Amino acid sequence: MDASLEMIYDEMLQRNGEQPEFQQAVREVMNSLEPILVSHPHYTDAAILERIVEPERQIMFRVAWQDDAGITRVNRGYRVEFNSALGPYKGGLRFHPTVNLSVIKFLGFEQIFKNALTGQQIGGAKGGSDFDPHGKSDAEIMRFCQAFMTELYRHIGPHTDVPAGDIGVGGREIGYLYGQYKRITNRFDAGVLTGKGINWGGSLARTEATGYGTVLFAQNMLATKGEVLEGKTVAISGAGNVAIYAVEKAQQLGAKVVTVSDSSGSIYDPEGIDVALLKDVKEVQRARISNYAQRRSSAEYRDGAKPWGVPAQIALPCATQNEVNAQDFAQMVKGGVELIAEGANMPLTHAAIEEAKAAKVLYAPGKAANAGGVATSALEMQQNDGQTQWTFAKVEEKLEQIMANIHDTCLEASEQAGQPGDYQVGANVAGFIKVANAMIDQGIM
Ligand code: NDP
Ligand code: 2IT
Repeated sequence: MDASLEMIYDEMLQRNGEQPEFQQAVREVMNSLEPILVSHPHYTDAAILERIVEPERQIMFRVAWQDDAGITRVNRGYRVEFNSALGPYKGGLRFHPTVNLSVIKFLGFEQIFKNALTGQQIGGAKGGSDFDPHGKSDAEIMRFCQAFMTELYRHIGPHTDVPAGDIGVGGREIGYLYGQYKRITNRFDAGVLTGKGINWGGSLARTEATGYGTVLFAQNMLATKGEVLEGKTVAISGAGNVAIYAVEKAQQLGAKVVTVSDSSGSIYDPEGIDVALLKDVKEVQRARISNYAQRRSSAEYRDGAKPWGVPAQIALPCATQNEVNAQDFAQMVKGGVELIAEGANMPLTHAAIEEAKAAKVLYAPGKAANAGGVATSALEMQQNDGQTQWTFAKVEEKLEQIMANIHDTCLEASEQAGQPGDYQVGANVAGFIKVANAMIDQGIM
């Protein structure tokens, strides 16, 4: 980065000490922007970078709730409303014990550019709590969600801020959160949350959208090399919402997916993941992934091991940030990796990304490859606005178009930035320009 960018970065570091994930996400974007800032000095004149790294609003709150034993528990809730230049704040809620301000800010920052890439009118935000849903009863999940919304409701609204799911927050949690919002406000504001149940305002295909979109993005990348997914072997990490539907779409398109994982270990199933069994284990039983191997003879459970290293041309990390470091990437290379598309947010470390680029492995960052989830959330908002529900096929067709557009936008921007074919640079540049132009139009704030 040049000297003026370094100065802005240093100021950001000083203001946000002890926030390593946020610092990492900012660095990642800033590294891509130098050529654009040099050729477009009005962004620097308007102090866009200094403004864009500072959230418009950060909310932190106490969430007190009672567990099944009647003991009062206290967690911390967050909502960081990062940028509203393009539309109402939009982004998921994460419930996981590792959640802190740094994690929510990194996710909210990335969301600004991701949402811009979708071409829809949505700003960037993220929220969540350090609450751990693992091992909690349904009643405890409900009481926690109700307590969380009892504070959050005053900050959100269909035209203000529209939360959705992320790690630890799926359809069940969105239902409890929505019920409490409705009870407090006495309003059926369908557009206040996305990822709702399909019989009360949810969009068909929202559950599938992030995983499907990631695979569709990978297919677009392969097409630039004259290749297709059919016949390829795919390694996937995670076993949650994104991973499950990445498995499903990859297999629909003729690939064989041989791994999934959770934070305890990984599954190697050389005959191909049985997606119906995977859904039963994770969505119905809410069990650990080791349970899959107990129920399928072709599968092996590798305790404590990541899924990488098995023969696979395509790797889709779909679990969490920094799950793939340089050593993990070396394992992927051993397995013959040719393409990595991020289903998770920031799953590759900076070092892993650099190694992937040096090895000429096709690499797509999460803010492009996993944007199908939030894009379909915006389609859900559109359906809520029009009090209508589109068919699964219609939503999926729109998702396919959106992923193809994001892919092409990234490639065009990579050329504009003088680094053709670099999806990371392309995603950052295209997202930045869109938001920066809107910020300039709307004046200093
Ligand atoms: P889920 O909660 O449904 O699943 C998360 C999966 O990742 C679980 O298998 C979980 O295993 C695993 N995981 C979580 N934390 C860790 C960790 N520290 N180490 C290893 N494994 C871990 O979440 P999603 O599938 O929704 O989210 C996965 C990723 O995709 C996240 O990065 C999220 O931000 C991103 N994303 C999600 C979108 C969505 O629409 N849901 C949209 C775009 C991105 P375990 O049960 O052991 O914790
Ligand atoms: O990271 C993400 O894009 C999400 N968790 C989905 C956000 C949304 O509003 O659908």
